[in-house]
Amino acid sequence: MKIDVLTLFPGMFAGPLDESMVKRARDAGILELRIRYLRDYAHDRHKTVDDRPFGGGPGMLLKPEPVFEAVEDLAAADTHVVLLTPAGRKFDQKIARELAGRERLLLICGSYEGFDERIREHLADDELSIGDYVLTNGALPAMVIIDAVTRLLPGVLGDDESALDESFSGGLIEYPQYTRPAEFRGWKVPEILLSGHHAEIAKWRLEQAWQRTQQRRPDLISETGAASPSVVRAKKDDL
Ligand code: 4FV
Repeated sequence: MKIDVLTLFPGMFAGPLDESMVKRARDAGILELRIRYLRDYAHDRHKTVDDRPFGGGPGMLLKPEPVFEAVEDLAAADTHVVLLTPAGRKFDQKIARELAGRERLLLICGSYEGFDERIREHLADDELSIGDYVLTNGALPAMVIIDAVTRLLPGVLGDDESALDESFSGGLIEYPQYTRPAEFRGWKVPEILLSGHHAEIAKWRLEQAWQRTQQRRPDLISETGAASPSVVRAKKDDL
């Protein structure tokens, strides 16, 4: 996968994307990531990329010309152009899987008070928000999306790491997990997990994930219509 990022703060990307899985994916050529400086597409003496909003109002907006020139320089026919903005659809694991299925992404980071509307209307294929809060610029949202998408690319997660059995994969949040020691400060690991009964363990885990999701994220159940353990079991029995 190729990902281009258009930003006013290329220095912010040094570090988070040079470690761990994203670094491995880049070194293995699974991910080609290029950070582009928006000012390189502004040609006046001050390399101006922002201006005041028509009709007045606080702050500055990103001008259309440098962004259009950048996208027309960087984007190919199969490039999915994504605007990072609080006004976008809320990024989640389903969207991460969707993006991981694409060949090329161009992530346009917001700055100042936002974008000239013509950028949204005529350039963006998609608008994504990482959450209902206002950040100083779109660099962190870009890094969050790159991280979530990269780990879903074939060959990135080792076979001992699975994207299938984790939070949000079945629409539920993750069941409780334990590792050695089996007893820590008197706190024991649930017997079922030491039993070796894999079918019983799977049933217990599904029940735990369901209960946790009901308690902490009931919205996920209504949203995804995730099946209750009894329904899942019934389905399994029908197989
Ligand atoms: C944001 C978000 C976000 C808004 C003003 C950058 C800032 C400035 N982007 N998810 N939340 N962007 O807060 O994606 O332009």
